[in-house]
Amino acid sequence: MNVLVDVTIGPAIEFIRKIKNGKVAIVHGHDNDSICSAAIIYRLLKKIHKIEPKLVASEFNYAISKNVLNEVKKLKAEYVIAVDLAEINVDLLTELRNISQVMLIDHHTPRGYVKITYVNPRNYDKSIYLPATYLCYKIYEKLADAKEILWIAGIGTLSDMGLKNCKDLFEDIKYHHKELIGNNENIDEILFDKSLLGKLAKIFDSARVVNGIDGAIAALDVLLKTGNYQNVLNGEVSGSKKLLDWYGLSEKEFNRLLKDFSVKKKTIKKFVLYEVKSKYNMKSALATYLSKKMSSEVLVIYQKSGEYTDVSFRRGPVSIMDLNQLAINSIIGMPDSNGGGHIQAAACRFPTRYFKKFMGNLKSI
Ligand SMILES: [Mn+2]
Repeated sequence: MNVLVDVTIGPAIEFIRKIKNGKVAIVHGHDNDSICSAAIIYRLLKKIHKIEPKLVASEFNYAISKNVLNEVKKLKAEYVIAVDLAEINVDLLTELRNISQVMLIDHHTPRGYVKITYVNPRNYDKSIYLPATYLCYKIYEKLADAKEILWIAGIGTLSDMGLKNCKDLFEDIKYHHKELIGNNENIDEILFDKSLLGKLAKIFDSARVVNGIDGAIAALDVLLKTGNYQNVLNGEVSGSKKLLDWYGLSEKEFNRLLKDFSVKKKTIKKFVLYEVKSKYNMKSALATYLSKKMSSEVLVIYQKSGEYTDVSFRRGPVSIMDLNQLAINSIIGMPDSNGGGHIQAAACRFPTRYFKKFMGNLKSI
């Protein structure tokens, strides 16, 4: 494991070392793994090179969007570091590469990108699961004292369910901030619902849930402003009061949806389907929570927004279905759609007019 991590992050350390005083853009998505990765890299560059990178939010949570290229051009960034974003269109990447040196830190299925610094543990072991935040934490640790970012590393890694292979991080957190882990004997998913670290993860995620991309940007801003999670919990950092308000709203809505799920869920073969009807983007958090209550079923939690339907796939602990493959198969024959993710958690998006086709695809699996 350690060897694999070292081999993976080696080129990242070289990339960061050579930056020295260039202009840097950090490109990120919207979920906790992405914003925590961005915060860790930002803090590292500030600490060792005394530079303040610019932050660029990608329009999508899974891909580098066109707006990123425009922003990078505007900023005249010589270095671009993208975190937890799996996809980039070839033409876009070519253009980006022509103006900047590019590093991608990701942990989704590798895409074979060339002429960039591509940091992805799955280039070496295709089934290894190490969240982007964990990789950023290991990079930080090689170049500076990681004690000050442990809590951020914990939030991002826990939120992406990266507990199994990242035990050293959680042992460190337990050692330096016992109260974040509490009396939990085992380092596993129980932390999400039964620890202060889990509560922090939910607080930061609620920004995205309630306010989408703007919320994610606000949450990331809080991560950059304080070295101390206690200040966040007390609402003392600027922006953190707002976060706590969003957390309150999203907890209330979450509980309403749990009740609604128990009444309205539908079962088809191995699939348990549920449509989230909410003004907030709750499906991913809901799917993750509910998956622990399943056994061999696969949850299909979907939400319509505008002309598109977004779907989160999660599986019960006993299921062995490959959800990355399921997400890809579920959108076969649908233009303007995309899908993928990880074996144990995946997502897709398609124009709602194909909903019948989507159901047909699921039934044929
Ligand atoms: Mn991730």
